[in-house]
Amino acid sequence: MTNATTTFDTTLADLRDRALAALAVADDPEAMAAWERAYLGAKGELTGLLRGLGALSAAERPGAGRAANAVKQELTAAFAARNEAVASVSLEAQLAADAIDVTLPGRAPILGAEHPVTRMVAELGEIFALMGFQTVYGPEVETGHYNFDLLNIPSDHPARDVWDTMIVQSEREEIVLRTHTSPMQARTMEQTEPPVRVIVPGRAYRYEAQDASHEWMFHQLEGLAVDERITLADLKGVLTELARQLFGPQRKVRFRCDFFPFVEPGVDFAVDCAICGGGGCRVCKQTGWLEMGGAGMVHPRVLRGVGYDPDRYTGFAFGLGIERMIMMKYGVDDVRAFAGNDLRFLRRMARLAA
Ligand code: FA5
Repeated sequence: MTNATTTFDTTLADLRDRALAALAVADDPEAMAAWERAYLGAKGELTGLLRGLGALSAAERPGAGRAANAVKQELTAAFAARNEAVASVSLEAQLAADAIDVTLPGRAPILGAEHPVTRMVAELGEIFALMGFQTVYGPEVETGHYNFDLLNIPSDHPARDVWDTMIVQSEREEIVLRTHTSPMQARTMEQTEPPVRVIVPGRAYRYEAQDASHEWMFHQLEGLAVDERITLADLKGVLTELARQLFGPQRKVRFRCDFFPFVEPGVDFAVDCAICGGGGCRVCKQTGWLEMGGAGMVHPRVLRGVGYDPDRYTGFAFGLGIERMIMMKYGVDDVRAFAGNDLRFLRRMARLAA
């Protein structure tokens, strides 16, 4: 053996030992790639050593070449085995870092809920459907003709001032935001022959100072029934049934004389306060009664105005405050809460109604 092969063998053995030692401590994909470049790459140490084979004599070259190739195979195999181990360890580390803790409580999505007025309108629709009433809707922007004239409130009638009207236009034709849902009485009768049995939920507007029981925009439920032989007893029966369905079978109802130009006789309709049981409290202003709205027998002049024969047909009508009914049912003491956009109020109402 010549000096040249001895040197070559020593260098090769040294390279193999260093390479294996370095491989043993390479523990992530970057270190593995760097190792591969340093030892097996085109510019790596082993490749450089193989190129140096040319410096050996022809007799020495085959033995040295075999030895170098054996080391190359050994290192290549060691690299492959180590690489697999490092890759699986790093995958496990990544999975552990990304792990989802399925025992954590979920985050509840924020769900909206129906507005209390919407709910009440639906509930009223169901109660009245069982009594044979159909729900219809009408325009909120009305003519003075329907809002007043056909309801027996002519322009020079002082009762026209009772409702503080929001006027949209007054020159050519009187156009107003309806002050009540009653114009739908005339609209419905104009379009249908008796028998008529409808309810009309919807917004009404009044130019009024706001307080705990008055809003400039609120909702009413109009009711109208016209047929042969309808009497005040039918009206009382229907409203009493409504009060019991809405507020419970123990509720007492009260009808007192009142005046509205479009009914004769007219009544106001009240229910004993469900909050205090009639004893008197803040919500019923210590009276024990809560007024729901007005009602009465449709005035013969109104029937005649829409082409009905008042000698043949009679009917009753009522107009109730929808916010008022909700306030009473759930003990709300300020009507301004309904359009106030306070989520705490809306959530409380959704919980109570659930
Ligand atoms: C009327 O509006 C009549 N159209 C009712 C009627 C219909 C009588 C059919 C006879 C026959 P009144 O103005 O009283 O009547 O209003 C009826 C109800 O609407 C009131 O009792 C109240 O519950 C509600 N209401 C009236 N004004 C307001 C307001 N500013 N804010 C909140 N609710 C109101």
